[in-house]
Amino acid sequence: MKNLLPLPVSVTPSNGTFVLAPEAVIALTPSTDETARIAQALAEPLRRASGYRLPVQAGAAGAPKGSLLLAITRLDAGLGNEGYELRVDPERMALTALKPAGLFRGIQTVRQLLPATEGPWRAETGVIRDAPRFVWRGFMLDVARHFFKVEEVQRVLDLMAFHKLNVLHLHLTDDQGWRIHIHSWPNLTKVGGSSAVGGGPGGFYTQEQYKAIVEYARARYITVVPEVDLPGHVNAALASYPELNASGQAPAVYTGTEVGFSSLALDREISYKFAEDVLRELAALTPGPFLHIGGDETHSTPDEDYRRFVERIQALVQKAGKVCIGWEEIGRARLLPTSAAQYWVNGETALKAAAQGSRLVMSPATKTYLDQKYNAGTPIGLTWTGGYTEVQDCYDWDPETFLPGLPAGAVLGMEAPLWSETFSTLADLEFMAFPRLCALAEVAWTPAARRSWTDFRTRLAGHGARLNAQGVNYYPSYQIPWEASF
Ligand code: TNX
Repeated sequence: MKNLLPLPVSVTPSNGTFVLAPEAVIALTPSTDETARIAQALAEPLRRASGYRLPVQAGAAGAPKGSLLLAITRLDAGLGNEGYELRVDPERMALTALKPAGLFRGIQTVRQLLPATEGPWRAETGVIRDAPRFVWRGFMLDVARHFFKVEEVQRVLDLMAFHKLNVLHLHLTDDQGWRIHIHSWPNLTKVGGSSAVGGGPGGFYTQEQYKAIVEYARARYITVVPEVDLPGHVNAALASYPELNASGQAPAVYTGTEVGFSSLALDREISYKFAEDVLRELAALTPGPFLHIGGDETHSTPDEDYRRFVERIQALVQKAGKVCIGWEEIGRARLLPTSAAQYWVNGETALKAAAQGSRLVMSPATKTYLDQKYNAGTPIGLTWTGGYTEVQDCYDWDPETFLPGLPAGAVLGMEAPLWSETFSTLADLEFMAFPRLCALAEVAWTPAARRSWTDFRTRLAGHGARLNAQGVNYYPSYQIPWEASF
C-alpha cells in the first residue's frame, strides 16, 4: 500500500496478499445505472492492462475468490459524501462508500493499489479509510488565451479524476478570446471567438459541446465552474459589439498578452443587459452551484464603478439561482455572505472578502500557479511571481495558514490555475500541470498532519510509472527520485 497519491487519511497494511483472479468479477451492490457507470470506470483501465474479462455483476453472490466488490453502505456516516473504505484481504477487495461520489474516489485508490501496466496482479492486504480535507479541490484551465478542444478538456478531466480533484474552473473569456457560444449575443463567438494569443485560429464551444464537457465531468464527480471575466479582460466582447464600448466603437481583436487595458462601459445600461444575458445562459448550462464572474485586474475601470458593478452582478448571479465567486478583487465591493472569493496575490483584499463572510478558494500564485516556470530552463511559462515554482514549492504550504488572519472555516479549498498565454498544445499543458498538480491534489485532499515532502517525493517517484502508463507528458523534476526511466 505504498505509492498512493494523494495519501489517504488512514492506511493499515496487514502483511498479506490479494491476487486479482483472471476470472474475477466486479460485484456491485446495489446495481444501478449510476453505480454501474462507476464499475465500468474501474473495469476499463483494468481490462486494458490485464486482458481479464472482469464482467460486472449485480450483488456479491457467487463472486469468485480474487474479485472486486463495490458497495454503497448506509451504515457509515463518518465517510461523508466523498469518503470510502477499502478492505483488501486475500479473498477480495471490498470498497464501500456512503455515496456514489465516494465510490468513485475509492476506485482511484483500487487502481493505484494494483500494478500500473502488467502483472502479477497483486496488491498488499490492509484497510484504508479515506475522505477529503477540502470540498473544493480545483484545477483552472485558461481556454481563452489559447483554445483547448472538448477532447483535450476531457483528457484533463480524466487526469483530475485520477488524482481525486473535484472542481474544473474554466476561464472561458478574456481579452484574447470568447469561448462559449451565447445565443442572445452571437457575435461574441463569431468575432470574439476567432482570435487567440499570437494570432492563432481561436475557437469556441457550442452550447452542445459545453454540455458534453459538463456531463463528462459530472460522470467523474467533478463540478464545472464557468468563468466569464468581467468587467475587465473583455476585449473579445468589446471587439464583438461596439455598443459595449465607452467610445461606441469596437476595437480590433487582441492577440497580445498585456492585462488590464479593457473595460465594459459601466455607465451604459447595455453593459448590464449584456452581463445578465450571458449569466442567464451560463446558469442554464451549469448544474453546479457556482458562477465565476472574474473581476480581476480591472486597471481601467474606476473603483467606484467597479464596486457598483460587482454588487449588481452578484445580485444577477443570485437571480439566476447561482452562487457568485470572483477573484479576490471582488472583496473591494460589498459582498453577500454567500459569495466566495478566490485569493491569488493580494492578501489584504482577500481578507476584506473574508471579513464580509465570504469563503475563500486559495490559489496563492507562488504555490499554485501552474503557468510559472519550474526553473530557468523551462521553455514555456511565465515568471512574474518572482521565482520559479518547483514541485516542492507546490507541496510545502497549507491553505489554512498561508494567509494569516483568516477566520476559522473560511477556506473552501484550493485551486491550481493554468494560464495559457505561452502554450497551445495538450503536451505543453500536461508538462506545466504535471507533476505539480499531483502535489497540489495532495495538499487539497490529505490532512495537514499526514503530509511530509520526503514521503511525498518517494510516492511520486513510484507514481511516475502510472503517469507514464497514461501517456502523461510530465516534467521529470530533479527533485524526485523517479523509478521510471526517461
Ligand atoms: C494574472 S491571476 C491574471 C491572468 C494572467 C496570469 C498569468 C489573475 C486573476 N489574472 O490574467 O493570465 O496572471 O500568470
